[in-house]
Amino acid sequence: MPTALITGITGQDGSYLAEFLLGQGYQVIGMVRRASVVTLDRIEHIQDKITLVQGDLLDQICLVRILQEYRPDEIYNLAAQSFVPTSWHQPILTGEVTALGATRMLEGMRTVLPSARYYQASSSEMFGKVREVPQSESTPFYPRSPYGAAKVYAHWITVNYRESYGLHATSGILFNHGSPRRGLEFVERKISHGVAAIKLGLADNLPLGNLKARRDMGFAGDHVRAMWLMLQQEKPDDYVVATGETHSIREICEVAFSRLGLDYEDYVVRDERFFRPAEVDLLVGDPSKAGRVLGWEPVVTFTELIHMMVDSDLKLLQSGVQMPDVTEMTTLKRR
Ligand code: NAP
Ligand code: G4F
Repeated sequence: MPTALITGITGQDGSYLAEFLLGQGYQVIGMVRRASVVTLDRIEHIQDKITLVQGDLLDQICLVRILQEYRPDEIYNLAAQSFVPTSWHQPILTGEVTALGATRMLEGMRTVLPSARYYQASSSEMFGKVREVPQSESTPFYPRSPYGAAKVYAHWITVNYRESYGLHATSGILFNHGSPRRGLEFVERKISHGVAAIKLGLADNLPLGNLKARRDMGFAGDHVRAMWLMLQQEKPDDYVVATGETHSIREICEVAFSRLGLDYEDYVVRDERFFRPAEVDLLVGDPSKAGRVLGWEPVVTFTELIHMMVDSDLKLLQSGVQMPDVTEMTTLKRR
């Protein structure tokens, strides 16, 4: 039975990838960082099928110990400080975790387990102020945030470990992907949850920033499949994973509100605090290499994704589950 180590298993993608790998017959080891309150919500339903081990990308020694003890065949490095606005508040932490965290894991793999296969969670945020449309594996990077810059570093260090040491180190350049398990601070989940709250009379409006930005938005369950396919290839490489379509934040609002018979223009209010010091205006990926080499293609469409998220949030709120209000925490400026 092959063994896979997932960092970031408590996150959105970690939970979907763990489910997928269990379905493929893997033993799944999940690295979880210590917190004063244990938050395993996204993996509660599979907890008895996986092994959780404490660890943190900030701590080189613990990574080495985990690799020595579990000797995974595949390492999926999904852990990161992944929220772009936070990266302006905490640029150093973002660099330590999102950028240097990858080096720590690669260095651990090089010294302990050079025969393992490594997946790096790279991001379309690396394209930032885009140099061409659509963006492919050969499009130059132009990051627009400390997060984007950290991901560029992690991407290039992965390529460097591949080329310098011959490691099977692959980078998946994934475009935005959501799901009902998406963090509440990311825009598509903020909208789906906001719409459901408005419909049930739990909120009056939804404060948002830039509605003009455009994203290539897929379903997390589809995108994690591509991660696994990448590590099944004989040779490591870089792959763009995207839907090939782009939609504005305004379109997400239109689709989400109309799902519940509402008009977004009656509820969405412009809030300067959600605008960014530097914006990524247009992301749209060219997934043709992933299609050609990996045989990957997305199944869930943009509209199906937004409907799935709105339906899930409506059900969640109707069942009485109250999610924490993260609005103030996720702004960049004071009111
Ligand atoms: P997420 O939901 O924010 O999950 C991030 C995970 O990283 C969580 O499990 C978190 O643990 C963990 N983590 C954070 N700091 C850590 C540290 N110091 N040590 C160990 N673990 C740490 O992110 P996601 O959406 O699943 O994304 C997965 C990866 O793909 C990330 O690297 C992200 O940057 C990248 N990515 C995401 C997208 C997207 O649209 N979702 C697109 C491209 C790339 P806690 O639960 O303890 O916070
Ligand atoms: O949902 P977002 O915060 O995601 P963003 O910045 O695109 O980053 C996500 O996708 C990346 C892949 O490209 C990942 F690497 C990263 O980890 C993360 O998963 O913002 C999307 C867009 C931005 O243009 C933002 O300005 O939505 C706009 N937006 C407008 N109002 C808002 C809001 N974003 C948030 N979070 N909150 C708002 O109120």
